[in-house]
Amino acid sequence: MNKILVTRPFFPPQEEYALYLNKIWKNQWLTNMGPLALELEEKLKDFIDIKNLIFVSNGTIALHMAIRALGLKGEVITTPFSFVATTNSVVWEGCTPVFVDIERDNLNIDPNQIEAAITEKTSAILATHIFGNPCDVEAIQQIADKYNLKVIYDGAHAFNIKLNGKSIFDYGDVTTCSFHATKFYHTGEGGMVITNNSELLKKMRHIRNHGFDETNGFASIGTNAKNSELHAALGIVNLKYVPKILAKRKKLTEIYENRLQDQVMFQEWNQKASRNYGYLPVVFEVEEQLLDVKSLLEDHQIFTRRYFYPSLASSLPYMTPVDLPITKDISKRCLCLPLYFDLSESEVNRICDVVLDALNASVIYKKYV
Ligand code: T4K
Repeated sequence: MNKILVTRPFFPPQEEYALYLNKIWKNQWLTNMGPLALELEEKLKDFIDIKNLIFVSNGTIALHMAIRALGLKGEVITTPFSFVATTNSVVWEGCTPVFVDIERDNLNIDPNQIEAAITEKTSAILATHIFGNPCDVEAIQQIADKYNLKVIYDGAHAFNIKLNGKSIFDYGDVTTCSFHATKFYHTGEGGMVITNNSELLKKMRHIRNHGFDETNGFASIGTNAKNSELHAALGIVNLKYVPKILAKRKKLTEIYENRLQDQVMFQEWNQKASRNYGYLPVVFEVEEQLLDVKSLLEDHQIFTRRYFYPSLASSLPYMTPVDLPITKDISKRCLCLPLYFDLSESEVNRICDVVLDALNASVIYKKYV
């Protein structure tokens, strides 16, 4: 039996990538924002319909750059239901993450909880569009304006999402994205930062290249966040396949949703937004069901992931634990089922069969124990 993993990277036809390898060999240029990296930036701007973005080496460094460029200090209000990189970037940049709870249905940070967590030390809100589902950006911006706070969106999962007809990356002071191999759109390793503020953009360009400024030399502190020609080439090739990837993921998601809708809860999607079908999170009624389903799937060589368990608010040894009931509860009950381009419809049907079998068995178990 073939092993089914929670995800597999998209691999474009090798010969298409090979054409770009030939170019790289011919150019004798590998990194430091070479021609293919610049070409990818232009292509991404066109594709996303956004004015300014910077291609970087991963989605984590993108968060660091945003925090640095905005000069954040003190406390940053953030979500505990995200990948650890969201919190780590705040801590690494010398700020204190302040977790507030999420909303039960859409799984994003709850704007109503943000205001109560603001102190005189708060400098920003860092919210994740979790699994690509846009946060309530209007409510978050209203709070930010009222208290003069910066807004960063961790858009690691949100490539190709539109909200109110424009790119989700158009909101907040800075948005970051990840182009990691496991993402809907990838460059192997990679990411980007997006901002409409030209001063910030300039600062982040300098940060990306050791603080180097074309006129003043090494005028500020920077890091190495550049990406290579090999990654850029993969990004250029993969970009053409986005519509195909989207259509396939949509089809597979529809099968999951049709077959499992009466048994599990799906994330409530922002009604004004498009979807990219990047992940397939389902929320079970109780954690025991999740454990039963996960275990039976593993017996069938099908591997899922508990993104994002345990809650960041209570599990990081370098943070003081906070009790946030909704995140604690949801993180125990949320499981990501396999979803990727090469997965077939029959495999998804097989996965659904096993999930339903496990749930049926789980009910019997509860009745008799
Ligand atoms: N913010 C958010 C909200 C994020 O989710 C992430 C990353 C970031 C920020 C930071 O962005 P990056 O710095 O990573 O660009 C994965 C990814 O490594 C990580 O990028 C992602 N979020 C996170 C949610 O998931 P793991 O530890 O689950 O990855 P791993 O290696 O276990 O892979 C997952 C599955 O994919 C496995 O079943 C194996 C399969 N796989 C993986 C790779 C890398 C393959 O089949 N081939 C491959 O090449 O973290």
